Amino acid sequence: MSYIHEVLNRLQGKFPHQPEFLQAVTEVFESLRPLFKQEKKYEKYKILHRIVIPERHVNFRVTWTDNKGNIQVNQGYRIEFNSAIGPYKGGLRFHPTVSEGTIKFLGFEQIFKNSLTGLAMGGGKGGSDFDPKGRSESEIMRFCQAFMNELFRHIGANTDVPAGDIGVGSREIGYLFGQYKKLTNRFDGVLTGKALGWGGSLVRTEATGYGSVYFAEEMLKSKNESLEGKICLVSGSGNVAIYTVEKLQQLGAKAITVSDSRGFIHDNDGIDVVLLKDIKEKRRESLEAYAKEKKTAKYISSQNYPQGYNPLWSIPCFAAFPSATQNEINSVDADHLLQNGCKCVNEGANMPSTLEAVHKFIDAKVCFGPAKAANAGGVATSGLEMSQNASMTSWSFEEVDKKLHAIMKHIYDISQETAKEFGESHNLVLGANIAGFRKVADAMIDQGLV
Ligand code: NDP
Ligand code: 2IT
Repeated sequence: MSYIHEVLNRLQGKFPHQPEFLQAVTEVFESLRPLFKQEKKYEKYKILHRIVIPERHVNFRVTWTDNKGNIQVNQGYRIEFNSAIGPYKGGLRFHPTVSEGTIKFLGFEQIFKNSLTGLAMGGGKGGSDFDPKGRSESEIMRFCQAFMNELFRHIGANTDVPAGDIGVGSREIGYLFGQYKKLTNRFDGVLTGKALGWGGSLVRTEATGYGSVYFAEEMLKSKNESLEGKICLVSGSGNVAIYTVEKLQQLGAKAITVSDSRGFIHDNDGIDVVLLKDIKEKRRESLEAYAKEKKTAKYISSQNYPQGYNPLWSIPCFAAFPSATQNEINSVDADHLLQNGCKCVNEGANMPSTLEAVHKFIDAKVCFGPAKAANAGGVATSGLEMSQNASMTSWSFEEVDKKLHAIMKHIYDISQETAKEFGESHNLVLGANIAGFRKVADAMIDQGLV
């Protein structure tokens, strides 16, 4: 049995109840096969055995009271996965589906994503099964404060730097930061995604979506293609989706869909990003409101979705930008996209395509931007926020955007060059995974058994 197989078998035996984590590990390990054939040192130093186990798990209780005075109890997590190349870095997710397996999958992915950015950031992730939907401002604040009452012990500007993810945006980062400061009496760059008036970076809000589109542009450029005038599908309607739509429009493409957990909007006129921001960022309402206010739009409720596939991915398009959540494109959705002529799939969300779907995209040789590479612009700009905080300066929008653009190009280049080195030029999954892994694994070897 090969070394890769042995470690995977062991994990499958130990964590059958963490399917998302096993999926993320399987995808990386499949990519590493050609590297391990060439290079024996990683097996000698048992790097795979080591890299799949977080350096530290923090599981904690979060207790708070809701507006009716009822006691609420949630589970909190911070998984400090790997610090070989820098302090732990990664977002916090607040969503009722969050389990230890979810945070482990996200933390594992984050190790390689952060490595690809070229910045000094290790991998971490955290969150809670808290459901922010329907909660008032003061309930959100009390939950964030209760969450930080434990988290503050484990984080620090040079130790572990959390940020946002699903359900955690600048409002939550504000409450978390306020409580951190209260508890520690320190004003540190301990969280990223802060508001501009107290240590945030310009472009961090836009970074993941803009970066995702910059990555797609690089892939298409290599095929003498561009996004201009093209029909695009976007899923999600949160931070990543909104700024993906915005950048697509700036480049002359037409994004015609967005979705949330209750349904999706199909607007052949092109998504009205001003209206979308108003509904999602200001009013925090469901997308149903969009169709009520924009007559060219159709709203399809998820209650009417057929069994086994998402009709959003059946709409003919040139490019697809899944930007909502994990496993939102299955193998049937992948078939629909390919049959309808889709030439580019770029993963704005983390692990939005199932393993079967990824295989289909790679086999079809369409431009496929894997999440670790395509959505790294968010954490990269968090890294730029950390640099600005450490040097007590702030850069202009243009400066940060230029750096973000350069980082996305760098990520494309190293992923592509690495894919080529291993004889699979078109396979950026392989290229990104090997390039991200090598840097971390070599650092682990350099630093000994710790
Ligand atoms: P937001 O909370 O801002 O938005 C999430 C969007 O996805 C919402 O439209 C939400 O709908 C929808 N969604 C969430 N869960 C589900 C679900 N189970 N089924 C259907 N729809 C769902 O999060 P972000 O935009 O920040 O994150 C989106 C994705 O991008 C995630 O995979 C995240 O990990 C990834 N990502 C985020 C980065 C960032 O900087 N924010 C960086 C890199 C990756 P509803 O409002 O109805 O819940
Ligand atoms: O998945 C991700 O990369 C994020 N949610 C952003 C993490 C960060 O630290 O900015």
